[in-house]
Amino acid sequence: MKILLIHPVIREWAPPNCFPSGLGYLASVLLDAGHEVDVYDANALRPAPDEFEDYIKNADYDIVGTGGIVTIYKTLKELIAKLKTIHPDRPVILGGSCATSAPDVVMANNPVDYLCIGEGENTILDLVDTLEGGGDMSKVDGIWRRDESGAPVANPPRRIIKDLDTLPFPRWELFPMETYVNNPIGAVNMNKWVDGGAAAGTPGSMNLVSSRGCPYKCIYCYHDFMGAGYRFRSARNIADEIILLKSKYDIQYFHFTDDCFIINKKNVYDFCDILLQENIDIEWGCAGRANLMTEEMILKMREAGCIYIAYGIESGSPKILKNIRKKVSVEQATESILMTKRLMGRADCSFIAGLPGETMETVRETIDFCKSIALQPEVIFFATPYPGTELYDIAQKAGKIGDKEEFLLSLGEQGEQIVVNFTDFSDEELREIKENMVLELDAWNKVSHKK
Ligand code: B12
Ligand code: SF4
Repeated sequence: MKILLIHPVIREWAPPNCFPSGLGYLASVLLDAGHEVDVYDANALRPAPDEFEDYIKNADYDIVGTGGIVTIYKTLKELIAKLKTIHPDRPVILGGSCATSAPDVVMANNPVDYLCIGEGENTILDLVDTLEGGGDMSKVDGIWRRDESGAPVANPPRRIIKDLDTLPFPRWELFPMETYVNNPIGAVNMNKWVDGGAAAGTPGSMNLVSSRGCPYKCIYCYHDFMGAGYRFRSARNIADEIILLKSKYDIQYFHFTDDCFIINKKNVYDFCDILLQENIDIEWGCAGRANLMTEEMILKMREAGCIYIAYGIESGSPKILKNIRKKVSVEQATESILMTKRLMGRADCSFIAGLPGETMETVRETIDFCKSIALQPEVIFFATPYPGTELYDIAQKAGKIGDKEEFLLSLGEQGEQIVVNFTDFSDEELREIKENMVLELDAWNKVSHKK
């Protein structure tokens, strides 16, 4: 079958810098199974609306797949409408965290045919094969579909892929790689919160992912998106991907977009050992976790080329950390940040203002915490209840979410707007509080992008 994969625009204000790994994997498994795949990377190409429409009109495909984060729901909604208007008979399948976290809303409000819930590699293969063979769609695990009357039906969930090493590498060559390599990501993107622009001489960079899932259960995070259970690729498999990417695209900086890179300590050490033993000369960065970091691990990572570790600290208040089930104490956060700053030069830390239980006292605790360790936060978000999180359930139970689709449409750019207020402050007060935190702590990101 001929499958068209569309990568929609995300973060319009910034140059495209994050390779869509998920679509890359889907392209790989489909091609390996003998299907034809075309990719239209609207995020990398940023086409004018009529250009995009012309492409769709002329595209030769049997089924089209697209997807993304729930914050781009509006973009996806418009795209689905366009696809179905131009080619009403060609099935549209939507995947990613938008489809997975709000399947009922997506199906009820859009003429989409199928949703892929969670990991997509095995599901899309099964779905395409079943469509091609005229088989029974109720037997395809991991999708939402429609019955004869058009009503949405959820099929049973698909089993997670236990051994991630069995997956092929993403099919990079189908994407405009020059765009992704030359627009910096992670440590080498100093403007990432402003306009994402690259400074002259910025080395080629690229993102990749070494694990899926997370064993923690922070209430503001959509941790079960890729299915419950943490899985990681072997150190050898990750290093092989890096070696290949480096030789193909001359990349010097690699950025792991894993939720947390250091969960399996042995794998981290094995990965560093391979880089060192094989003289793989790269720089790289990842997200850490303050309760898991040790001085020995930072030293090892640094020796192997790691130049950047990011931490989601969220708050300096023990009460808030408990409320959000962070499983990190203020003492652990202090220790890890100080260690990382001392050994790596900087620690990239993000915070969330307005979490449940936030008061003037907890805000002051966060400010004092940062000041006590001379920490300039990277960014301070507003607490935002993304669907699929416990925070969303809390907001819903408290009657703070009315019409579910309107809520998705109101989701602003990356926690820069208040969409639900969990505190006793007025919106105006909360905005001012965050603004003051940003100023008093000289947070790196001072910009608020429009919706
Ligand atoms: C990289 C990343 C980003 C990138 C964007 C990448 C992109 N091109 O879309 C950037 C940095 C821009 C980003 C920003 C944000 N992100 Co983000 N991000 C991630 C992260 C860490 C990794 C995604 C990834 O590459 N995964 C690896 C690949 C292999 O998986 P995948 O892309 O999901 O694809 C698989 C499946 O989803 C599925 N699939 C995907 N697409 C399709 C399409 C079809 C047709 C099919 C069949 C299947 C399918 O199959 C793929 C293969 O298995 C995830 C966390 C995570 N664990 O996934 C969060 C995550 C997606 N982000 C999240 C959030 C909240 C945000 C922000 C709001 C955070 C913030 N405060 O700034 C912003 C929003 C920005 C915006 N303007 O909209 C949430 C989404 C919650 C939700 N309900 O949707 C997640 C889940 C984090 C979390 N644990 O809560 N993010
Ligand atoms: S915030 Fe990080 S540690 Fe917490 S559940 Fe999400 S991915 Fe896991």
